[in-house]
Amino acid sequence: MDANRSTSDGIEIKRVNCFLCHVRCGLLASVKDGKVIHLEGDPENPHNRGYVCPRIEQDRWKAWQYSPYRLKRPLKRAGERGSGKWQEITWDQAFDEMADRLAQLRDQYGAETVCYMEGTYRTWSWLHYKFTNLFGTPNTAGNGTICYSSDMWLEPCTYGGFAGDKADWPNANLIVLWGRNVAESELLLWDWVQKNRRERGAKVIVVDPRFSEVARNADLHLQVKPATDTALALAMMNIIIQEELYDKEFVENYCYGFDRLKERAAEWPVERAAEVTWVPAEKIIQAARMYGTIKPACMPWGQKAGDAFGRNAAAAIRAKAILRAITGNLDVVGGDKLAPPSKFPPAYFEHKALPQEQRDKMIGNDRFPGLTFKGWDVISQAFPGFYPYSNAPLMFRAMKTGKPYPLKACIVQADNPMLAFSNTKMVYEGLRSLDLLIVHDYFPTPTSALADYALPAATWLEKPDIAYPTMDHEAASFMGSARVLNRFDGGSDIDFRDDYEFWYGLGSRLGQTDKWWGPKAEGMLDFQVSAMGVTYEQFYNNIRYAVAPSKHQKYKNEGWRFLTPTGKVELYSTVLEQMGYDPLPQYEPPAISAEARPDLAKEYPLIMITGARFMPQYHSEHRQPGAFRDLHPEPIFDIHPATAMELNIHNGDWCWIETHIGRIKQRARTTTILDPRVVSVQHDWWFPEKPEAEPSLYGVWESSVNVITDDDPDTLDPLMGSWQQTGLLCKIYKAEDGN
Ligand SMILES: Nc1nc2c(c(=O)[nH]1)N[C@H]1C(S)=C(S)[C@@H](COP(=O)(O)OP(=O)(O)OC[C@H]3O[C@@H](n4cnc5c(=O)[nH]c(N)nc54)[C@H](O)[C@@H]3O)O[C@H]1N2
Ligand SMILES: Nc1nc2c(c(=O)[nH]1)N[C@H]1C(S)=C(S)[C@@H](COP(=O)(O)OP(=O)(O)OC[C@H]3O[C@@H](n4cnc5c(=O)[nH]c(N)nc54)[C@H](O)[C@@H]3O)O[C@H]1N2
Ligand code: SF4
Ligand SMILES: [Mo]
Repeated sequence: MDANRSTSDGIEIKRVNCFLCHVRCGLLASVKDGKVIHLEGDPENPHNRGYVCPRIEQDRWKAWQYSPYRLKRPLKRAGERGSGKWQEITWDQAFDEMADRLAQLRDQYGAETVCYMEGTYRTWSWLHYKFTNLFGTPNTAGNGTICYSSDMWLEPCTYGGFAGDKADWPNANLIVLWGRNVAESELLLWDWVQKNRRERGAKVIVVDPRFSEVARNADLHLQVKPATDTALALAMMNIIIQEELYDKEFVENYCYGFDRLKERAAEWPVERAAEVTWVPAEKIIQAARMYGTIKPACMPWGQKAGDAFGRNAAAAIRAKAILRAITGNLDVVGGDKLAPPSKFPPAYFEHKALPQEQRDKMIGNDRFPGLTFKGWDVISQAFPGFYPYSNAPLMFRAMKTGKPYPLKACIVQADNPMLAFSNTKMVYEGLRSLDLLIVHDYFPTPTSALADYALPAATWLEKPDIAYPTMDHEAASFMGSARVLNRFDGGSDIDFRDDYEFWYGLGSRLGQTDKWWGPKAEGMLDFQVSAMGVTYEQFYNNIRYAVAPSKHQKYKNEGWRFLTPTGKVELYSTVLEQMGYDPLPQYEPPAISAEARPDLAKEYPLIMITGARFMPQYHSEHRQPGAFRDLHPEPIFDIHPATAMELNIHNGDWCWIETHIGRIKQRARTTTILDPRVVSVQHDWWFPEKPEAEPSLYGVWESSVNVITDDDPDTLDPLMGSWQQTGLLCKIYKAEDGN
């Protein structure tokens, strides 16, 4: 049976998976004359069952897919770097030249001089490892460092698997949204929460310094002081232990180090935590009692519940993992399921192809071992899907200074470092020092403006795919997604290459041909489903969705061992102990805070959150004029009316937001959703309608919050190397001319 349908008026219906966010809703695409004319939710898709969010509603996606701003042909720099002067070339010329240059640099400086950078999960994010490992460089960095990857390391370290993105939202009786605002960040999940509340009466606790949309719909909102959550978690742990609300059977049989955990938690009486976190003691007690007694409860991962805390990131993530375990919510129906080891065959990553001597050169290995190959060696037994990362702040410094060795080339795919990473000036100086910068993206960006080659990529409508939704409440599910638009067939006049073709184009010119799956992405997709005994085509047509239903309480099986050194859930981590880190979570004020830097706080008295998500923009995407930008045209920061009044700022005023690093301008929105001492500043603003050439770089210096965030290595989490994005310090004043 063919999965595609045709209607009488010559419209073909194909199935495709949206990739405007990680949720990956199943859609039905109406295709006429090679062009997609409409998208809607696929009611048969078991994941979203017809749901779509406002990005797809009213066909708003069209303004993005068919945007006149897209990169159309491969571009080669034709003037000074950043001058906005380009020459159109063919893909063959681009591949030939880039491969030659990469080979030359490898000969001159060693393979480690070439690095790679990725953003969040937007594509076949694992593919580049095959290229970099075979090429011989250990240096790949990514935003995963402050998004998810630390959790993917610390959770396996605690219980041998990753549960944070396998929360069982539909079956939980209590959902704890900690630093997570799915009403703006992952809308299908918000739909699940609301449905659960309506139909099953689930309770919701929200931990957020803002009275966010999810907080407004919660049973309990803890309005925490930014980046103090570890103290909150320790106090909740203490109450749960003191009041004996923990799961005694689970702790006794399956956990290691409870007594030492108990001692550590006892350092956090509720009054102490109340003072540090600003959350009233009664509310902390109420939250602990709810989480200790309402079963089952899930506590999904949240980017602002650890990853964004800088120095205190690892401790926060560990504390939440421990809470899941001692309350008996780990791997139960309605709780946080323990993900099984990754299904990808090792051939995918080729990690073994990289000689030890090269791995040892990975930037960050010595100083922030967690996410590097050093940490990968520790954790990959338990969690083979883990991604090793070099440390990005150290990489930008290496580009600039040549220390510890020269980094001369960087390949950027599905990432916009000039917006995404902290301290844009450092990123800029790093990228500007390179001999070769290659950027593969849908659109020109402030990063591609600095490139030697800016190359057009295929969107998810322009490539075939097997979609793996994150935050999937089943153990693992994936679905086939059609290529709906082809280059030059009437639907598109863009000479794009998809991300697979990109790597194949480079790899095949550098002696890697037989390691890839032929020139087309379909070859790779065939390989991915080969274990099921089908081709990709057969999978798409006949199987469509593969859902591996979860198995629960696997630890009850005969002979089960949690994949940790003790075989138990390590409340007290023997891994961290061996690596010379605190085996138990402890709260320490973030490196940039009034407590750690009273000198800074005098000048910069307000506490700053950055990057709280808002619709419909996705990080630095969707700033191009069109339907998405129309919904949210300008950069906005939130400030309490009382604070605004004191500063003589009115709703809508353009203001300077200044830190010890620099200043940017955004428009004020006065609102009581946050504490008068806190402001919330949107991230990733740039202006594609402004000039590309330096010094503008599409207005990147004007309003992007990472122009004023810090990435000083001394402020990072000492194990994970992640940088601080919330709880920062700033001051605010009205822009002289009010606009
Ligand atoms: N201050 C502050 N900074 C933050 C955050 C914060 O909260 N505060 N959040 C951080 C987090 S969690 C993350 S994950 C990062 C995100 O950082 P990035 O992922 O770098 O985000 P974007 O800036 O959207 O860059 C993605 C680029 O990839 C392109 N792209 C999208 N899909 C594809 C594709 O399939 N193929 C190719 N070749 N290109 C594609 C887009 O057009 C876009 O230019 O930002 C981080 N930065
Ligand atoms: N619209 C949109 N959706 C997105 C993205 C996007 O850029 N735009 N990015 C995607 C990506 S890569 C990611 S990682 C996810 C992240 O999605 P979420 O985890 O939902 O991330 P945020 O919206 O950054 O933060 C969630 C909430 O944490 C609060 N918060 C800020 N500081 C703190 C703190 O110190 N402690 C606590 N407890 N809460 C705090 C914020 O006020 C916010 O309401 O979103 C994804 N979805
Ligand atoms: S929730 Fe995400 S995957 Fe679903 S329709 Fe919206 S953007 Fe697409
Ligand atoms: Mo992220």
